[in-house]
Amino acid sequence: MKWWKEGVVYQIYPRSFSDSNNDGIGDIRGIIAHLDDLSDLGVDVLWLSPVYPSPNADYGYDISDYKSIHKDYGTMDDMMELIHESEKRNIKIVMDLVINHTSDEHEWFKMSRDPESPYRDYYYWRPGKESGPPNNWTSFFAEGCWEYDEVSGEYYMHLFGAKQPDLNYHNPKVVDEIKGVMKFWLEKGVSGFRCDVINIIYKTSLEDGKMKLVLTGSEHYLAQEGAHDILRTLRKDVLSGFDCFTVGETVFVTPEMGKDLCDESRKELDMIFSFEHMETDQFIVKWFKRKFNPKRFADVLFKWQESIEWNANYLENHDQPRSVSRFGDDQNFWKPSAKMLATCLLTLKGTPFIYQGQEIGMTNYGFTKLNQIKDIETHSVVAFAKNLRIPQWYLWSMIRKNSRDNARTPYQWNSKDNAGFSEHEPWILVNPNYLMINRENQEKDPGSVLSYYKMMIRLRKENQVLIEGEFIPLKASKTLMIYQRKLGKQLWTIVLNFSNRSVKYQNEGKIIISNYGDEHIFGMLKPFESAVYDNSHI
Ligand code: ISL
Ligand code: CA
Repeated sequence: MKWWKEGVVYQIYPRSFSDSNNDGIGDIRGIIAHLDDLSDLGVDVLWLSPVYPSPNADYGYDISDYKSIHKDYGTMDDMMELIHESEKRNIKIVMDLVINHTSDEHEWFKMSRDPESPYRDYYYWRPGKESGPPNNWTSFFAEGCWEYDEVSGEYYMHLFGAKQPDLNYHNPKVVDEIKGVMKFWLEKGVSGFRCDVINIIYKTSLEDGKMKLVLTGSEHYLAQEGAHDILRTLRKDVLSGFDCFTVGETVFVTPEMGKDLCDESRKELDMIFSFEHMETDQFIVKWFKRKFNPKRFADVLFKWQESIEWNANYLENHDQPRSVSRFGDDQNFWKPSAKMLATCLLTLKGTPFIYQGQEIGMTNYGFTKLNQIKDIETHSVVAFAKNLRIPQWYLWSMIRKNSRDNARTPYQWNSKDNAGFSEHEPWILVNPNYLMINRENQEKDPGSVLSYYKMMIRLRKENQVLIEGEFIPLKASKTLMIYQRKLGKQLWTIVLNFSNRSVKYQNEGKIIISNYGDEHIFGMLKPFESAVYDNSHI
């Protein structure tokens, strides 16, 4: 079994993890200072959201230099120390690879502004049409995706913000540059990459798209053969020479597209993050939420478990609201629902990805004012909503539930000022519930969410059935999600109660773990109870 299949990955959003020099911004030395905590949790791999130089239009997802470290986060020496200190604890480091676009402050882009420059063709520069931009495509951030440049009299394309110009993968020099970037980090000792929006890097044509409610134009760049070719090239020419893995962030994928990206035989990616389970509580776009329906959620997870050989499983990341606020009940059943979600994540087949703070049950923030929000996506949507005359109360209910900043508030270490994240005012607001929800409290409490995460991670490590075992879906209903894992004669049943009510449930097997511990009652599941039973017939 490969190490990245047996391991548990922990995602760090460095800006909000821990601030070592008290300037209000999390940094690499802050991560080093907490490596023992991470090793104690039991995680094997740390994926760092971008730590490269960036003007922070999209907080690091707009890179201006792929081969160095943002001064906010430290130096290359700090990075090397992080790699070595992690290694001592058997922890590997994985970097975020954001190669669909660069920052407009990247040297390549700056040079490309000159039509005569050899860098012109690194990006998509095109003259406009009579009436405006070169085509009718729309961007991920709810605006157009062409920006006019006075200097050169042409437009450039950006599928995200205007400060994030898309690279042109028709140009072999771009592919060579990216190979160089990957080699650079692998040679420094990193163990792989999380590849940002990797299934949209290749634009087959720039013709007008079919008009759609979202992402007009996507048929020209979603999962194109060109992207598959590039992934195979990167694998063959770079990745295959190192002991590493890749996980692709792949937007709008179906299981069929997913297979083409990560099936072993394809030699492209090792795993992908799919989005479908995260879309079960929305209509068309995430801003229009519908009531969370556990059956819909479980059906989607079952479908992916059955169609993809090895999934990258996640319930949270830096783009998503907090899972306990979304799929659980952060008011009345905060603790059991946070633990139940841990059971789910750590017993599905595939590599589990825990997002910082998830292991202590951090919740959404409850934003009320625009000046509390840092994220470009929320600001773009607010601007867009103005044109649509969406009423303020509705807009704010959308923002509170969906803003990506829900996941980006500082990590809650203890009950000291600023949750122990920094002695300086943090770059983004701390969730006031840190007095109740913080790591230090939970460290001492065997019944805490944190202690439960540690137990579940250990259970997974000690029982191969949770890693290699076949996945067998049993039931998806409004209240219950039930599935089994089977390896040889071993058969485990996992039961998750997604409701705030007690439910009758009989299982003949021996109980292995319940998130209610000693309070578990035979024949019954309490609100948000999860239980793992041993049904092996040996
Ligand atoms: O964040 C989203 C939904 O809330 C997505 O639409 C998101 O933009 C998409 O999943 C791509 O995300 C990745 O690339 C973006 C960056 O802003 C995100 O943080 C990153 O995870 C552009 O690099
Ligand atoms: Ca700092």
